[in-house]
Amino acid sequence: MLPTSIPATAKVSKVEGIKQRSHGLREPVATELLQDTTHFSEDAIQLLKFHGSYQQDNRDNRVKGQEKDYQMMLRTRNPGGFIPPELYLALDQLADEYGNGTIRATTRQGFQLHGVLKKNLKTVIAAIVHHMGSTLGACGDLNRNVMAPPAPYKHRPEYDLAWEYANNIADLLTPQTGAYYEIWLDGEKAISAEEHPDVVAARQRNGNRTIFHDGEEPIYGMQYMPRKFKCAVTVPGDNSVDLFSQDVSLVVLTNKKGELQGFNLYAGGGLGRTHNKEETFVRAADPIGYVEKADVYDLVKAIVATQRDYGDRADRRHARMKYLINDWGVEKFRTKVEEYFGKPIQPLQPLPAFKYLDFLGWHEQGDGNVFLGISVENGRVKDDGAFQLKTALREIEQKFALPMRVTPHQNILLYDIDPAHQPAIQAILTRCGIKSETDIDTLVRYSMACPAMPTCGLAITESERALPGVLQRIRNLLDQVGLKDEHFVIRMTGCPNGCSRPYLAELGFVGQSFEAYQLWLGADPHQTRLAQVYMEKMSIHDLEVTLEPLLVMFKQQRQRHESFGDFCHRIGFDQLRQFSAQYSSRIATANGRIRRRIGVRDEVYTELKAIATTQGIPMSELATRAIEAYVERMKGEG
Ligand code: SRM
Ligand code: SF4
Repeated sequence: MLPTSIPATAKVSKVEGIKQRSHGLREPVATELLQDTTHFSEDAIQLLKFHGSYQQDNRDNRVKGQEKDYQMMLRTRNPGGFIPPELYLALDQLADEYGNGTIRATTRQGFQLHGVLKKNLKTVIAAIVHHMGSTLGACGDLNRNVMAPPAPYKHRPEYDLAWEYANNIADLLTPQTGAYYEIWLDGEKAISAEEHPDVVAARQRNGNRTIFHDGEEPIYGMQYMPRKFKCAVTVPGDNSVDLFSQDVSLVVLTNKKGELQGFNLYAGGGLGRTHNKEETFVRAADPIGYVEKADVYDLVKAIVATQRDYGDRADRRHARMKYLINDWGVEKFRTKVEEYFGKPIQPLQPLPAFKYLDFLGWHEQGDGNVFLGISVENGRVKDDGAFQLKTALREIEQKFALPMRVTPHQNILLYDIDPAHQPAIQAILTRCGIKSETDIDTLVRYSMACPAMPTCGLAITESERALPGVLQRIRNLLDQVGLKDEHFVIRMTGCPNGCSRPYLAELGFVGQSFEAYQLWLGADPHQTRLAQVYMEKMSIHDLEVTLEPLLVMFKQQRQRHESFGDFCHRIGFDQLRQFSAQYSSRIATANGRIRRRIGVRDEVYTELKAIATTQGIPMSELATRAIEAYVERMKGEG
């Protein structure tokens, strides 16, 4: 039998030791929670993640020599984005009473509260659990929130099945330790929905050493996973969950009568990377095969066991399952999973092309009721001047008690709405300044940014606070180059970890250094192909000068209905860079910047052209920057 912990002789990362010593995720969290301090120790911080909380500090308030402004972030675990009305109202109140007054919809369909003080953490977690919510397993080295398309189509059984299996897989992989209830609820077991009997049976069934018989965690073992683990369940043709970015994606397959037959399986996606470390990379999930419905839990357990037993526990930068699949190759991975599974995985079933769907606006849901998708810019539910989204949602939930789904694009969907209530709900939204999906700029509609500053400890640049201004500048530029009404998928992050999935955007900004971003281009509008890095470092001040030539070339050379991402992919970066290098800005001139001619020697011209081509910026801009730098240095010396 496999051991419940990895051998003491194995070289492991620090976090492995913390998990091993934690006594099932209990200590030192339980002890430190009782202490009258502003923050937790490093060991407790690592364990708190499993309980759904991160220790952060407000980086806007950092003062040299003073203690940081410590605060906790809390993240909900709600498969398929489901939030019952009583939970939403509780979160709304908790955000005001204990948080920073906002609620944030995440890219994995959860909600986050920011700004909770350590002394209030227990009260807030207990309140979430008492209102039908949970934060257990929202973060940490285990299965994260399981995603599913948020659409509540009652006449399309595959959508309902995606919800059901997202829920069941989440239950199957929920940590079994009693630590959560002991610490946050003084041992009181929460009233939660009954687990499906198939899930309970699968957790106990030891198909080929997939489970441990001693210890509290049959599937994970007491070391849990080597790293975070992410799953999604979707339906054919619906890529609202960004399925190629997940460790495991299942696609529901039904027969003509809408009865479940089985699932197509994809595995090995992941987006986290580190700048200047080539050994870390983004990876799209590979197709693995097909599994009958009766075997799906055993297959999920087999994949978890493979990553659990063979994933890298020494180097956390190499610990995600994508590296295991990459190092082994898909064939070896499939064979190893089959050993735990006990039978061959069948070939993939044919599927239609995947499309990105956002479900915004009012729609029939197929049973006489309607649903409403509301665009939430970068997921931030707040009241801000005339824009009163937080007030609007609270009022709607208080009056109509509607079930809610957080979408994978940081939006909110309300459903099971009696059509008779539609006018009243629309009136609340209009009164509170909430624009409909057709009134917001399409660039905003199809964009996402991660939180970054001031809460994220890993942020290098701004993201959520910067993106609105950046989108406005891109909109102005599009108008100026004659691409009015054009839109494409834009995503921004404050560091290379990829939380808003920028590597699957047609235009991705990835925080690089102060006020500078890597530029990623060439993904398709439906997120089925990864982008590539086009520019290592672009000062945000050079946004227009960098994008203008690309957009002009796109306008001149695009094919009919070709999107910006597809165009960049077809043309190739060499051509984009060459065009950019030779391009002379029309916008800058039109905006009143006078351009003067200066002659340079032939060899300087050749070198300048080569550098401009590599960097993908106009030669005139490069020459200006070089001269500016020289003049500055001269001034300094003089
Ligand atoms: Fe993330 C770490 C926010 C989705 C990859 N992520 C973080 C932390 C907790 C920073 C930290 O470790 O201290 C961020 C908290 C910021 C804050 O102030 O709230 C953070 N991640 C988020 C959210 C809130 C972004 C958002 O705009 O919504 C998303 C929460 C989802 C949820 O409800 O569970 C979020 N993070 C993602 C995604 C997208 C996804 O899962 O679909 C990714 C890329 C996909 C992937 O995992 O490969 C992602 N986050 C990371 C990574 C890099 C992981 C890696 O494999 O290297 C980190 C850093 C780490 O784990 O070491 C990270
Ligand atoms: Fe923080 Fe980086 Fe994730 Fe943005 S991408 S939330 S900066 S970890």
